[in-house]
Amino acid sequence: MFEKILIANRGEIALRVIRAAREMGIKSVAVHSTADADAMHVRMADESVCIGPAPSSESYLSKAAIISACEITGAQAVHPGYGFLSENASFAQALEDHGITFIGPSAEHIRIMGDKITAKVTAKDLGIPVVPGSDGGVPDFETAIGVAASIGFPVIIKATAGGGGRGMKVAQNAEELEIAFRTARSEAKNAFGNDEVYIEKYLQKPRHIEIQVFGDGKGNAVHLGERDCSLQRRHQKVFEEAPGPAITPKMRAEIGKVCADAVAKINYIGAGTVEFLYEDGKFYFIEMNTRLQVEHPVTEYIFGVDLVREQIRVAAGLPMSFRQDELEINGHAIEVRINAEKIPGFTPSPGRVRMFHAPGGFGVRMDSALYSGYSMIGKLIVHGRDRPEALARLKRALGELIIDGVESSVPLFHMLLAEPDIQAGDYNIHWLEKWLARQFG
Ligand code: MV4
Repeated sequence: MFEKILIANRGEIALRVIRAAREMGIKSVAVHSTADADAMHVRMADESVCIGPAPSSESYLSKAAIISACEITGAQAVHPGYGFLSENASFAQALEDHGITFIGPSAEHIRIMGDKITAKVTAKDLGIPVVPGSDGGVPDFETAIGVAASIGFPVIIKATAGGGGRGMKVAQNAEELEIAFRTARSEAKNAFGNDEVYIEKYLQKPRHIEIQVFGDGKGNAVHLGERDCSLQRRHQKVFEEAPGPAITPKMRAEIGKVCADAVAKINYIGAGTVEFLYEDGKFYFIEMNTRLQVEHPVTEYIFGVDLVREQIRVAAGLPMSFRQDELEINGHAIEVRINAEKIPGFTPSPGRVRMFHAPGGFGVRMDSALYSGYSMIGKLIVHGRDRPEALARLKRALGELIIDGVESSVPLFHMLLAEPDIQAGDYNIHWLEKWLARQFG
């Protein structure tokens, strides 16, 4: 096992990793910019290194500075958290070249999944159901029309280098397709420096269901069920839950096995998330994330598994500490992201948090690290024996939360919890934005 690891991140996720390392008897090294010298992750870690000035491009995104910090401190491995360099294949490769372990998948797997067409082709080859579409880049409008004719309208045009909702255009008919195709290409060129696009059947009212997978890099892999992350605003997740209210045990076992078998086959190592759109009882692959996700705690709660601990174990060459047949769902968990923003506009609420009181008690976890210039105050995660208990616990915990000095999204969650559709688990990817438009106009 590693004696010391470096955490190439800040905020709540840095604390999350430092805590897991400490429980494993591993020393932690925090890195920080000059602006973060007093941040909580710096205080909580065993050691810290200043890696650059405030702009993240010169600190948290500086591969050279992070590798130097490993060499100075003797850290044997790097946990990237989420965001920053967590899905940067050349960073994973650079670490390997310096004899430092990247706590995450191989550079090759990160690269494959970072290119959305290659990801989809790979997923399809591995037996994962995908959205019907172009099976590759669409070079010109004539080809686009041909694809649309075979799959039928509406269609969606996506940028190969996109992801997370950036650079997508929907077309209802051939006329719209002409405009959408040209716009999508030029926007992709501008945003990503790559104008390649692909086409899919547009699903009209799906849920966003993501399957948590975990591999040991030696051909063994498991799944840890799904999370329903359909409640989003402008592609930002707001509320996530596990298990998904629409997913039956049979469906979970089926799609879970498909995903676990797929990642086992490629010797995937560590945590991964296979993202699907789910409509009318069917799953359609859209993307795979090769990192630990913000919403991983809901999965941890229902399976009683520490995913960061497992990431560190497999990175050190140890086996996972559970087999598929030992993984059983216990109850229900919900996460809400508490942001420093004004409701209804979702505009940033600047200022200093003057008082902060995190809720606690049975089945309540708040992962936070107050951080200036960062909109997420923290994640509130609750666990109950069933969904109604988790909802009641969430309401109770939100009532205990005190944030003074800035406005937060807490009032939004009180309103959401009063909604019959939310209580029933009856929502899809468009529910939140439609509801917001109805509530606030
Ligand atoms: C789609 C889709 C409908 N049909 N693909 C948005 C984020 C990116 N990961 C994929 N996205 C979508 N892809 C097809 N073929 C609708 C969306 C989408 C969406 C997906 C998940 C969660 C929220 C969303 C909001 C708008 C659109």
